[in-house]
Amino acid sequence: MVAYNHKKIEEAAQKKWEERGLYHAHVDSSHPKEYILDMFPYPSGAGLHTGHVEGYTATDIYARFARMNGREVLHPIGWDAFGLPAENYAIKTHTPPRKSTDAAIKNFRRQIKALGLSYDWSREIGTHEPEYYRWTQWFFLLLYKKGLAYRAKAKVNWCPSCQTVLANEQVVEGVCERCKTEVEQRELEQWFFKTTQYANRLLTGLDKIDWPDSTKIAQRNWIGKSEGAEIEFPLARGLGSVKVFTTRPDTLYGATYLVLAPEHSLSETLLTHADNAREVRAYITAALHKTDRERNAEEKEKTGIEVRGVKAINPATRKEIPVFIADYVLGSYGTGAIMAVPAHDERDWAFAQKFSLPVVRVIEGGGEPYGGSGTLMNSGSFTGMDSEKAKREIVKHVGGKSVTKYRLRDWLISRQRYWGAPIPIIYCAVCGTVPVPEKDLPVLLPEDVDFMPTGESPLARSKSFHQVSCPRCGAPARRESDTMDTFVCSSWYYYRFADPHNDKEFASPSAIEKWLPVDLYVGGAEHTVLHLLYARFFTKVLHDAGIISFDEPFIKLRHQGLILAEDGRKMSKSLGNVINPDDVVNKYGADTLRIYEMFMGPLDVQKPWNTKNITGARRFVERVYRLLEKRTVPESPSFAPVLHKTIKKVGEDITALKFNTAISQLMICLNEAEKGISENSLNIYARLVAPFAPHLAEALWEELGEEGSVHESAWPSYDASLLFEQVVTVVVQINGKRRGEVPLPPQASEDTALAAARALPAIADKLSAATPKRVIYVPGRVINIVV
Ligand code: ANZ
Ligand code: ZN
Repeated sequence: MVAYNHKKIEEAAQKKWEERGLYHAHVDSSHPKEYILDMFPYPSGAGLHTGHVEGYTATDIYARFARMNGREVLHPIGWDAFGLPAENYAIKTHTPPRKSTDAAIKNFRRQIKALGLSYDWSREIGTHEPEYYRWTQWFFLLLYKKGLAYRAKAKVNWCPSCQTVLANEQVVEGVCERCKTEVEQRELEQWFFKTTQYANRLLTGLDKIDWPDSTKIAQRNWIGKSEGAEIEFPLARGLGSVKVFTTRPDTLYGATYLVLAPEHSLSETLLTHADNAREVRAYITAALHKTDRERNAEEKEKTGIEVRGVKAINPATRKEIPVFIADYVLGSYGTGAIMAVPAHDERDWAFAQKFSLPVVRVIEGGGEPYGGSGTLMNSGSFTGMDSEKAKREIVKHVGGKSVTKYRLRDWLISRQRYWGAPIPIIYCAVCGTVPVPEKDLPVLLPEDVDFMPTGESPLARSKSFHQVSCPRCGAPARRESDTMDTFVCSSWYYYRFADPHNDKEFASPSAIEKWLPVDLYVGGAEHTVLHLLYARFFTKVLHDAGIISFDEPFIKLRHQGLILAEDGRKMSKSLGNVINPDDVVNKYGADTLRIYEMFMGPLDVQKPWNTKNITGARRFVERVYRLLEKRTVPESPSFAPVLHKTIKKVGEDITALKFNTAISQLMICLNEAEKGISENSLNIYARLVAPFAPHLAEALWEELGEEGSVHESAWPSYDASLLFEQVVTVVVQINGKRRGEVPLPPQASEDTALAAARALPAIADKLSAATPKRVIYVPGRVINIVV
């Protein structure tokens, strides 16, 4: 036989699939649906990386297996095409973002097709196409109508390098998630989506979905629910009062001072009464210039200043206590003010040590400070009570209020950048803020602007873009010139795949009903509190608007692990250790790359690349192909148990997304098959290999003379009686006379035993094609064929 020619085999198979339209999802199918989705890629100029191949191969195997099991599968792909890299590239090279993005998409499409991924290409979408972002703008208007989109002046994150504001979720440990530049705070008027309105449901919804625990925990922590109380501390001399938020009202008797955040609205009033107003003002000014990261650093020594001449009164002890301003208290959380309990809180303890403030212990036990619960002491009439039980009573005693707070902030969606979907809003001197009427959508992104960033949106410099007349009164008006965060575009794309060419709705109710929610979603773990939170928010908004019946978009989620470079480091252009999938496909073929990546280890773990092991995957592919030469009649009876065990194990492993162990089993089976395999068994084996190495399986299918495509065939079923690996010797008799023996599983059926017996040359000679008159079969012992 000629050498395995992957180029020829893979091209032929891909052509055949395309001609047959094999991977189209049919809306009118009566088969149960399965929506299997990849996180759609950002089409970067660098092309596909090995991590894309990993996730996409995993879902492709899953999708092919689902089709073979009679599912109507929706498996689409598209492009998350707006975003900063294309714009930055444009600034550097003067190539319009539209042009560089479309070129990158073309390259991605070619690479993805070369991998033999079974996407329904008739549903391809790009978020930068007016037909798509028209609906992104429609979603903005929907949120606006529901009171969930609002414009407000607020202290926001500003990336000085990207020249735009960022959402809280895009600031990671104080730096811009994209460019790693330290983020500054600026007071700006911006558009927000009210994610906080859904804080609790974003939390409770996690309980009903099948997601990795680590991702659920990350979302829970991000939302950050805290049950506590708000308690008023009156100020002496009738200066008003300060409201604090505490999760530990049980420690109220131990509150020995009060701390306000530098940005607290009361600071100004207090200043006018302070004996040291100048110093306090200097402290506030300095603190407001710090980044959140500088303020929150755990290791940093606490700073603060007492507001001399101003005192608060602890409402429980009635004692006067000092008031401080310190930057370890954040303006944006709780009430922006705390009661400090140095005996029981780590931060307050450190602060009290530094400023020699009194420490009053109110709970027994533990060291200093003691953060746990226990029996109350020094707590007036509550002394002796259990601290947990006393919480409510103490709140009641001082007229406080039980409250729940969340760390989650509203989502800031304005961006002062060019390459995004324009915000569909018009400002009129007469009518104020006017939403663009739905019939005027899309608000087209002008393609002829100078997109150099200046801190203001490039769109603001296009007269034709922003000089408009008010849709309400006709007076000259100004169009909003910011664009939307690209995470808005990706918050709803999985709906568009259900009905990608609809020009009346973002998707028809029947298409949504048919395909959604997504059954399996696979993508990187870096989106745990970004895309995955925003998409859940959008889905809840749609649900409450009565547009959909479910309120979680992704029933089952899995992350693929990071693929490291051969040297164990992260792949990066600057280190020169990036593996280009194109090179592997050219040299070894897509099937080899697919098998290699799936065999590297469990899907969700991090694993280093190993070029040597690719040849192992290639050898596997070649050996499977050469099984065509190993066809024998009959095959050894000991092969059936191995084959049937393989059917069972591979099916179970694919369902559990354990592709590496499925491939191990295929290899075990291959070792046995090489000793001789019947045509029928090879047909089964080709079907088992089909999800993993789809081109190879197609070639086998054709060589076996089968009609159609192997990918239209059914997943084989296994004979449970054949699963037992243990074999016993069964004596074969003809008319009661011993003629030989066969190894069989003890539970082998009569048919199997007869087939095995017939396979013995001595029996085959005697029986030829004759039908026995009678068969007496005692499993595990003897089969007597009466002729
Ligand atoms: C008194 C106290 C005593 C507190 C004690 C803790 C332990 P979580 O769980 O994260 O919600 N706090 C409240 N608002 C704050 C702000 N704006 N900036 C910094 N810290 C703030 O934390 C709630 C606790 O964090 C609150 O309970 C408050 O300190 C502090 F033994 O009040 B506690
Ligand atoms: Zn940045």
